[in-house]
Amino acid sequence: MKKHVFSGLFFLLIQTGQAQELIVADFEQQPVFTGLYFDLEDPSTAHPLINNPQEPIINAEPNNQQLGFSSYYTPYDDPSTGLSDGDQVGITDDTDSVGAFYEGNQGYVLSDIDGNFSLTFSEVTLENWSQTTVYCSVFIKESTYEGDGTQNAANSDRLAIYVLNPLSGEKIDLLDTTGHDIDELDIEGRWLNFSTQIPGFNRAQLIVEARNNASSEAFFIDDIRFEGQLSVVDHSEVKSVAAPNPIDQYFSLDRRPSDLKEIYIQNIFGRIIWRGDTRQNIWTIGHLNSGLYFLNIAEQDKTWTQKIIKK
Ligand SMILES: [Ca+2]
Ligand SMILES: [Ca+2]
Ligand SMILES: [Ca+2]
Ligand SMILES: [Ca+2]
Repeated sequence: MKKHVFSGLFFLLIQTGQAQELIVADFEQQPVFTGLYFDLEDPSTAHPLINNPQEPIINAEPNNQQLGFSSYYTPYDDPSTGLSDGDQVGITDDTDSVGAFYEGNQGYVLSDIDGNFSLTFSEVTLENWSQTTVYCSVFIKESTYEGDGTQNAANSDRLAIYVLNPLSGEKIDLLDTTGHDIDELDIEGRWLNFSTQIPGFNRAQLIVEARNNASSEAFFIDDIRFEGQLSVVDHSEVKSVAAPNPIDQYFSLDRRPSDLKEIYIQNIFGRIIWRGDTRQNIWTIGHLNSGLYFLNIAEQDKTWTQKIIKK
């Protein structure tokens, strides 16, 4: 069992050399609803799955260092009941099958899909990252699986987990049982840890694809992590530093460049969520949620990136 200490991250400020980066999905943030998830849409059509009141949560928005995730259903070539019959999918704290979750007290389960379930995690922007490694832990419940996963049909069980570069379409597998009977792979009944480096990926998305068709068949997912080094500049060369940091409402720049070209803030997924007026000397970001962000300061042909904390 491992424990992440998130609070430590918030004290990583710009330093010489490199800083550790971390974005995760640990499935601990969402409330747990016991009982089954019922898809109310037509199970013979492909469609996004939505969260239903008082049923297990299957989609979540990203939040600080936590990846969001969204789920999608695709029927067999010859459609079956899908998730309309009520199935154990989504956030769970049920440990009957797994004994304990790999991390914390909750994970994500995919059982009795009677079709295909895709679980897609937030796109991560990795432009300033190097040596990025993606981790995912999986528990395949001990059962009798059938087929080799090559047919889009019942009794052709399959689990695939891969990292997609949405810009190039390149994929790197963490696990793909296609072409094998899961029963014969000796991967059931214990937590498996998969990881891969993703060199050259400026953006990345983790995707889980599952196909199974019995309540005794279940795939559990936990402890997804993107870990890497954030490339930062030598502190002695940094000309501008946000002050104060952490920031409450207002900040200014220590050693403000005279030729400030751009000043903007990205969230940890790389999305630009604030741009400042370069004619000003003081900026307000009181409206931003508390958390970790990247402040980018462009002058001439250089851009400095530094971590800032919004209180
Ligand atoms: Ca967990
Ligand atoms: Ca089902
Ligand atoms: Ca099966
Ligand atoms: Ca088996």
